[in-house]
Amino acid sequence: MRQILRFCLLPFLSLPALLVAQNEVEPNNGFAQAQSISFDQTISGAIDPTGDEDFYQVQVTTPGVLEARLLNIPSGENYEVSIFNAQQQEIAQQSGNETNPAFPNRLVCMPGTYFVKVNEVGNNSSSSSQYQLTVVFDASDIQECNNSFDDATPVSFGAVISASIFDTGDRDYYSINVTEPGVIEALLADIPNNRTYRVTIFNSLQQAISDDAGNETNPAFVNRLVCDPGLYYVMINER
Ligand SMILES: [Ca+2]
Ligand SMILES: [Ca+2]
Ligand SMILES: [Ca+2]
Ligand SMILES: [Ca+2]
Repeated sequence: MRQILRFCLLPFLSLPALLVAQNEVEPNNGFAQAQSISFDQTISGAIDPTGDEDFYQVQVTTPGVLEARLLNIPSGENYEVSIFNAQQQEIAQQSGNETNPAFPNRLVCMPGTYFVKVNEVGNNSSSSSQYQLTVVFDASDIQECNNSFDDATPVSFGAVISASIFDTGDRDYYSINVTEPGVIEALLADIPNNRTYRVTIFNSLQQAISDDAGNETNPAFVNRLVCDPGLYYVMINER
């Protein structure tokens, strides 16, 4: 019996922000003063005076990947942008400058209020020039909270699964029930430009039994004869 699974990858970038830019509202200097903003809404703000910190909050209603994009960092300044969960614990941080925007991102599986903070690295410099912050949310991979064997998403043979490798370091696990001996095949197509993704099949002991890597022009394809019924796994990650 020939049993095949197909994976198609989704582009993970969301649409550019089309909303009119909005200004920060000071004081926004802590979690309690965090300014409510919407996804895809570009906010202009300034780290001024020295020591200023700008807090924003967003509402997450479904699992997905939260990304904060900090652009237009003033010349000569290093700013950092941090993401916090509803318990106000930092879950991602990245710093950037005029030529390297900061783009921290993080998979979030729990709905709730999340926070984004912008500050100057070291809190010892300031500029009246405005940065631009856009918080985006990508929920296109509806199975996203599948980052371990225990959280593997059950799938069926013949299914076509659309997913993305995002946030940074994302791994997607799927489980499939094998009821009789046969060949498991998995095809990974539509890999984004300039990326190499790997697909790996694991047996019920979670031991890798076959893998292949692919890219935009060469889909990854694995096939493996399995004789023992049981729960098998397929994992996709960036190599
Ligand atoms: Ca400010
Ligand atoms: Ca502030
Ligand atoms: Ca994913
Ligand atoms: Ca995942």
